[in-house]
Amino acid sequence: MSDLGARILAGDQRAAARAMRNVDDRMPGHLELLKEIFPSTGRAFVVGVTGNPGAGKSTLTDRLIERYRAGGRTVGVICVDPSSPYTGGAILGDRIRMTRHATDAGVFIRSVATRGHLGGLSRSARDMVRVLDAYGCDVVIVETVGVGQDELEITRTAHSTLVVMAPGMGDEIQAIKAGILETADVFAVNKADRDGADSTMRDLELMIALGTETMVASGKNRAHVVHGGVKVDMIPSGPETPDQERWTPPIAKCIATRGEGIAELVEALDRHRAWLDGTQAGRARRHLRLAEELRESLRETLIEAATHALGGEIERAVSDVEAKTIDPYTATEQLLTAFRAR
Ligand SMILES: Nc1nc2c(ncn2[C@@H]2O[C@H](COP(=O)(O)OP(=O)(O)O)[C@@H](O)[C@H]2O)c(=O)[nH]1
Ligand SMILES: [Mg+2]
Repeated sequence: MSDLGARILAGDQRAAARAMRNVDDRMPGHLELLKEIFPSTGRAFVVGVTGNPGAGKSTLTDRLIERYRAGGRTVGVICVDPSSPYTGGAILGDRIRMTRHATDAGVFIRSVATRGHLGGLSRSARDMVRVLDAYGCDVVIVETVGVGQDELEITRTAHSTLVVMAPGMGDEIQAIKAGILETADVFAVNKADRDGADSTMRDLELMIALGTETMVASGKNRAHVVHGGVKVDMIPSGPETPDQERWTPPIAKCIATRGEGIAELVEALDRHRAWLDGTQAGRARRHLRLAEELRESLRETLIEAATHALGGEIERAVSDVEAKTIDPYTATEQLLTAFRAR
């Protein structure tokens, strides 16, 4: 065990902070560190928080921290912003919203730096979560800035995904379009002090009910998404999942600015966690998520290895395809053959 690894496991905050930077920057040796700490991970409950900018994710996260702390749980927070550097201010704002916890040793807030590594944000987030897990956080919250594909992918690294909506933002419609309904484990209708919160609640309830019915009626055992080119199961439940095992996302009505509805939200998240641990369907989903990670990791490693081994051959193949002396399909096959021969 390295010195850094040992210090993280001993709960040294500065060591954890350094490790998170190393992991985010993919510094030499970061994989060795992740290998070392992996056996000590798996204890933390990881919550992904997503929803449109302005819905109140950071304010809610701040309240969640407060609630978890009151219950004696330590909390790590990772703020992820895939669209930076332009929206760097968003993260700054988020962190300012949570600064009142900065002096609490049981709270650890970090941002994922956005140095533009392609498709690597979810991996960075996942690996940083593991550092916080090994360090000893009971709960790790991963907050994204929006609800695009990148964000949905990031929340898939969490155990439970909380989707935050606010009245009057057209969130309900967007939820259908973006496939958020399938991703959400728990909903929060925030800003319940505003007009329209009740109708947002009703719309959402209806959509959840319809969504469940449609899946059952169509006899679909699983919903699928194409994830990194691989078709992946979204919800490991369906007609043959016993009723008591099927998870229906609860909706918590909140006023984050006043701290209202937070107890119910924490309770809903805890119930989802119990579902993941205590049911066949829940365990199947955890298995699925690990399978996804491994596939993604394999894909990334293979591409890196191939790029490294083939070097300029790839660029030459591009020129050949451009000149139409070869088609892209044959070119791919030839590159693969050349790679295998190395
Ligand atoms: N009226 C009202 N405003 C809220 C509530 N929760 C958050 N806000 C405000 O909404 C704005 C955006 O909140 P923020 O947490 O930064 O949203 P995020 O972009 O989703 O992280 C801030 O000005 C908050 O003070 C709420 O429950 N009611
Ligand atoms: Mg925010």
